[in-house]
Amino acid sequence: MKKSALQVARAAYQPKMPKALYGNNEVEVGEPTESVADQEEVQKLFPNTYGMPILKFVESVKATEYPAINVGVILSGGQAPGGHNVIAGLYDGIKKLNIDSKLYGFLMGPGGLVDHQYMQLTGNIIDEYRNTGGFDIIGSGRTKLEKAEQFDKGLEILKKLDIKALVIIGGDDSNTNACVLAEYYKAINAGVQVIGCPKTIDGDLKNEMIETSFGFDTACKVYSEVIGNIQRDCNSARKYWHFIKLMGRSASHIALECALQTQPNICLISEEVEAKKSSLDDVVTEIATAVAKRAENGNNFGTVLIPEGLIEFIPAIKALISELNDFLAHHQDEFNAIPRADKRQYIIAHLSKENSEVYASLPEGVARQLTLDRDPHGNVQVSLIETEKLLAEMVGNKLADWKAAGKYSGKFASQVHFFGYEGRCAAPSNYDADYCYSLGFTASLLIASGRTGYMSSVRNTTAPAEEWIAGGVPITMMMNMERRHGELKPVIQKALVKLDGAPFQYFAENREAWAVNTDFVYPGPIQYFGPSEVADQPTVTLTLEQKK
Ligand code: FBP
Repeated sequence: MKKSALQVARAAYQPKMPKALYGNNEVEVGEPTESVADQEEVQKLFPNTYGMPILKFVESVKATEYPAINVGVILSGGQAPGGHNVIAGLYDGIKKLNIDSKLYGFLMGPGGLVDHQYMQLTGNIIDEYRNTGGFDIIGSGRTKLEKAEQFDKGLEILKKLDIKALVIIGGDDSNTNACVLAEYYKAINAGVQVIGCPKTIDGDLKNEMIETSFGFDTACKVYSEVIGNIQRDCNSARKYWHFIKLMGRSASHIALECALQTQPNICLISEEVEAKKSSLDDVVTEIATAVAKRAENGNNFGTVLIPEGLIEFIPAIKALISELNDFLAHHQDEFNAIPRADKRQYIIAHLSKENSEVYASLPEGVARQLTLDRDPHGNVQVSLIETEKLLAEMVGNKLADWKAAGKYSGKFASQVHFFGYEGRCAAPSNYDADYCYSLGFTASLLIASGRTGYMSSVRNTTAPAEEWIAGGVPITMMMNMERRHGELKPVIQKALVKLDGAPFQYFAENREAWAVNTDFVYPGPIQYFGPSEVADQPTVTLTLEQKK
């Protein structure tokens, strides 16, 4: 495979790790834990993996001998920069435990385990992928591992390959499933440990013990680079309003982080829209008002950042989606059989009065997108909904009405963008390269200490890497009960943007000035080499969250 000069230089980069991971180490065992909510229900469903303690790896003078072990690894869900480094860290970790250890990758996501599709990951293969973006080393997929038949089928191949531990690299849903699998294998005494790793560019798998999910850092830096470029373009031509939708299926962490990095004129935060119980018209009015204000100063240009999941957070639409989810979970086949032209009417006829009115009021395209196939976890595929177009059009219409009424005299022309897939496979920033490698290496230590149902955790990551803290968090600790596919299920609680948290507060204090003035910041591309203050910085979100 032909490589660029940067790829060659990057392949030689040695990721930094917490000090405790380099030499000999031992595990420090903390207090027993509880789930974040619904303790009784979660404990009942996870009798074997509930309440385990938090673990921390510390330096030790004692060298321990470990037997060779075969480990399996799965990449699950959407791509996130750094996945290859998790695998490299895991590989180096198990080889350090015992040089005869072997690593197997299951192909194209959790489906590879069930269908027995796998490959052995040798040193040569791993070396090809160190510090690279993407999940192409073994591929990824969204098959949901949730049924006993799948677990049993998976166990057949694990037994055949003598695999004693499985590492699942995924987001909140995939780690929920990892925990269910850990519990199942423990209950039947299968002799297979299951360890999770926190992945997702969305940044919504985080809590007290997991500071951030990997990939968030790199993806936000890539998006911020291009938002900055657009801002420079629009400040040069001074004729367009750019409506930029950013990935992040539910939470607005990506949009908020990009706003903190680039200081756009407007950034919508879905969690705030929900808290303020805003309607779609309120959101449109808010944007149009800012456009009109800038026009008063002759500034007929600007930028609007829109989180991908916005539509689901507008309370009336959220209620509609929730009823649609339940309804389609029970009537999917019937709905599929309805001719395309009649589908809208069919939905209107079957929903409650209130929701059917909201549904009927939506533009045709958006209404149709809300009924498209759910992902395997039962979620609406929000990346398919063109909110940026919807808002640009509605703001344009509102301004035209205001113009007709003599309330506005500016010019309005818009451009729309969606940044999502562009950032998910970028070469990991130093932060993600180091963080991911450390997560993988930590997973090998969790395996060596015989744990199951844990997520690999690396904390204190705003400090230099040698001060990072590596350990494990019981996955059950992050769980609560939620309604999925019309049923109450134990799931890892999604971390949404906290309106009283430091990142949002900083944004809220500054946004009025950013709206009226042109205070754009142009962050430029990710730097992989150079001084630490340029190349190793974490996200603004994490820096503000961790500020003491
Ligand atoms: P994960 O939660 O699996 O990491 O995926 C996140 C994400 O990138 C979202 O931001 C986006 O809505 C979704 O995946 C897109 O899914 P797909 O890759 O299946 O189109």
